[in-house]
Amino acid sequence: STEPFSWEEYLKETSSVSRVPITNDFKAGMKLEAKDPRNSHSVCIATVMGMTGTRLRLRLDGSDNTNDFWRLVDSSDIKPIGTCERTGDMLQPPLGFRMNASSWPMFLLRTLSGAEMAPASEPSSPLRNHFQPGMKLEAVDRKNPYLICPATVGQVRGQEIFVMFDGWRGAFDYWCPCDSRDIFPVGWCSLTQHSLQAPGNFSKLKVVLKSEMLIITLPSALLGPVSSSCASSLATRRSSSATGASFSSSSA
Ligand code: MLZ
Repeated sequence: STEPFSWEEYLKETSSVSRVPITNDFKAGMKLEAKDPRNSHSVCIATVMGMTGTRLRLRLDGSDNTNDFWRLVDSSDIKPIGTCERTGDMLQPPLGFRMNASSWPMFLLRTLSGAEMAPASEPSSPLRNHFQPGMKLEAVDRKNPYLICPATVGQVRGQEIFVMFDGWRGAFDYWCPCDSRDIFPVGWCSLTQHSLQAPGNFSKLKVVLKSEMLIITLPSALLGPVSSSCASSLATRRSSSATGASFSSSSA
């Protein structure tokens, strides 16, 4: 009998970690520099009006309240205050500035004085590869693209990662860019109600001692000739094996 797959237990058993999600260090009221969505050449002052998850609701200072827009905290459209000045640019009034254009410099000064500045967030451009070998993820099986499966980052090289499918001995592994849309953080399937496959056959034999009875839980696919003999040999070694022991199988 196959148990439903649980990331929580699996990560514990294999002492693994998953990719750390981006955090949101912004607070309502903070100021930052943002590209004017209606005028892509100008950079304006924006205020964080609210947020949900890692998305910010932004309003350009000096504009009305009907043109709020949403950006991810790591969007390349937003920068900390001071970025413009450092690169020799000037902050612009937003499209539809409520006041006379001549009052902009004074407006800017007053807007920024004493304002709480938003933190710099992780740059999304140029791209940074945050993956490290050993991290767990959920990845599309490119040979069976309807499947998403538990996988591990095997190697990291520049902007690329090597995706290794847990329990499949390399048959489905591939290199992909770290921003590939075929890879997802742990928990993504559950979050988006996509089905998630269990790891392949060979990752683990779970051996559980319950009072005097030895119960061996095997993924059903493993119950071939090799594994059943392996299972029985484990069972016969029962008396000498330690409580709670787990065995890695090397059967093919
Ligand atoms: N039934 C197929 C699917 C394998 C899916 C593996 N995904 C990493 C097979 O056993 O080949």
